[in-house]
Amino acid sequence: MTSVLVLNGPNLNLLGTRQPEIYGTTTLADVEAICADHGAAQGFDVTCLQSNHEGGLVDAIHGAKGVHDGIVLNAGAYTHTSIALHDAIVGVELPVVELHLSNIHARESFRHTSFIAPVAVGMICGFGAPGYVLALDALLGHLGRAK
Ligand code: CA2
Repeated sequence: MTSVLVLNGPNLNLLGTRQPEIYGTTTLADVEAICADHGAAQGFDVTCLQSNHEGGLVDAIHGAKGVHDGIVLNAGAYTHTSIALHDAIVGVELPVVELHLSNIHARESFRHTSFIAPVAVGMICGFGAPGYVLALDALLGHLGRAK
């Protein structure tokens, strides 16, 4: 069975608790349940992880090699700073769909740069929590395993 890692980065554990005008009211637990339910409905396995630490995210990407077929990654603020995450994605040679709840290009200029984008299959941003389902479907399509 196709297996996907949904990996969330720093501060995303606070989802639904603050800044609802930007990130919505859906909690991280809700997002993870939505992803698991979508996988169950579409016949693929979903594993969800979250870390507030850059090294924890690097370890999760490394750990996905040989276990998962691809990654949906919301790297949070590390999107805009982390060469380590960029290099980890290159290192594991797994397809990554970059995901952001907000439209990072409509926000502060420091959010317009992504170190993930050049090594991702593509990016979904600006659609809130439903974007995770769009990203999962995009990844399954890329893997040639969409129903
Ligand atoms: O839009 C996204 O998904 C982001 O990846 C979210 C990051 C931000 O740094 C990126 O530029 C865009 C921040 C996540 C913080 O989430 C919070 C949620 C509720 C309360 C506080 C933070």
